[in-house]
Order: sequence, then C-alpha cells, then structure tokens
Amino acid sequence: MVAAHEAARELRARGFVIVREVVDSAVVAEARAVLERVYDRLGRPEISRRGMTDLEDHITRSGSGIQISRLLGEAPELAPRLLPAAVREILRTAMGDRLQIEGYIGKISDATCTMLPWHQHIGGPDEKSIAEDYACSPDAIDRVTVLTYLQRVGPEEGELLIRPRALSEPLEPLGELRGRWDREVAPSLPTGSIAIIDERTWHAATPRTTPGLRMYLGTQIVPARRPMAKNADPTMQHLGSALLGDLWVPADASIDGS
Ligand SMILES: O=C(O)CCC(=O)C(=O)O
Ligand SMILES: [Fe+2]
Repeated sequence: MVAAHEAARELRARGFVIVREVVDSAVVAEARAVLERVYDRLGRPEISRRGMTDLEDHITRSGSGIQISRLLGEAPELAPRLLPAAVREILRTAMGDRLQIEGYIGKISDATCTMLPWHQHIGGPDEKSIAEDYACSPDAIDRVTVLTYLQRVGPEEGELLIRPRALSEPLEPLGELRGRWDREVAPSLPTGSIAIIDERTWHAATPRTTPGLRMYLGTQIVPARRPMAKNADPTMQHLGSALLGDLWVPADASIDGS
C-alpha cells in the first residue's frame, strides 16, 4: 500500500502517481462488462474512425476510440467501489477534504486506434489552453485526472506515456504532440491500477498492438474551493458522494471556500 503522504509528495514532485492493483478484481470485471454491454447496444461498430462521430447521446467515436461520457448513468451501483479508500486518502492529502467531481467516463480502444497525442487537462472539462492565462496555482494541486485501467497496460495493450513534471516547471509542450518525448516514462500498470495525474502534466497513449479491447475509466476531481467548470457533468451531483464519500461536497456549497 502506498502511504498517502508519500503519494501526494510524488504527485507534486513528478505530476503523477501510480497506485497499482488497487481496484478490486470483481469491480474491474463488472466495469468491463458494463463497457461491453454498451458496445453491444451500439451494435459493435468500428472502434475508431477519423474525426468525431456521435454514436448516441454522450457517446462519441474518434480516432482514439469510443468514449462513453456518462458512464455511471449505465451502472450507478459501481460508483461506491471505484475510488478505494487508499485512493481517496491520496486525493485528500493532495487537495484537501472538500472535493468535487467533474465527470466520469469510460473509454474503449483497440489496435485500429491512433496514438492519443500528448495533452494536458488544464481547465478540466472546459479545456483551457495555456495561452488563455488560466489560473493554475504554482504550488498546489488543483485538479487531477484519475485513470483506472481495466486490463494490464504495457506495449501490447497500449502504454500510458507521461512526461514527469514538477509544479515549478514550464507548462509548454516538450516535443511533437504525436511523437516520442525525451524523459517520457511508460509505467507498468497491472489490471486494476490507477494513475492520478495533475491537470498540467503532459501525457499520451500508444495504441494497442494486439487483438482485443483496451478499456479504462477516467474522472476529474477538483477542490471544492474552485469554481465549477462550465462543462462539468451535472449528473455528478447525484453520484459524487457515492464516488468520494465524505470528501464530496455539493456544488452549491462549493463556492465560498469555507
Ligand atoms: O489511454 C490512456 O492510457 C490515457 C488516456 C488519457 O489520457 C485521457 O483519456 O485523457
Ligand atoms: Fe488524458
């Protein structure tokens, strides 16, 4: 088990932390079954296609795969088991004990997909660019992306690439968005592992090289003292406490910073 203070320190020093095999294998299996069920309902279409297509409300397809943007609408009963106590404790240590959730997605890709280019998550669902002079605190973690992997991740399944970044480092890209970067790392991620990534940390993913589906879940979590993102998923107001327990505060209680 990773000690929460050590994990939070690593998040600040490197811009990400990996918590290996932290999600129960039964939860992983159920989450995979939910994604399979949605894929069946869609008629098992091609997993990737250039550009962006709407397959259903809140379900899109692009070159990097199929994204189900309101995943927990499909399986709200999963919510209490998706962010285990060890992960909640890291989030609390890094961002405080009043948190908000901006959305919860599921993503399916396969060997037909292109590389997911290098990107950050500045502004979360509002997708701010660094040129917009968006206020990111130079000394605090103010938003994280939490990725939960539903199979092992390595060269065959498609790797998560991360360029470690201390909070004090520049925000600008450090290479071609579709290329390989100096000092990138590709952490090994056994099934049920979680990556917690600061919003400013550049990361990317290589495509799967073997048959089968690559699946992960993704969520964005912010301290409640920040104004809610305009494009945050409103359905999280019903699911936040199931996902985060006592750490979650309702949106209308989040503005005053108390
Ligand atoms: O596919 C991955 O491993 C990374 C996904 C990611 O960065 C994202 O969805 O924002
Ligand atoms: Fe990402």
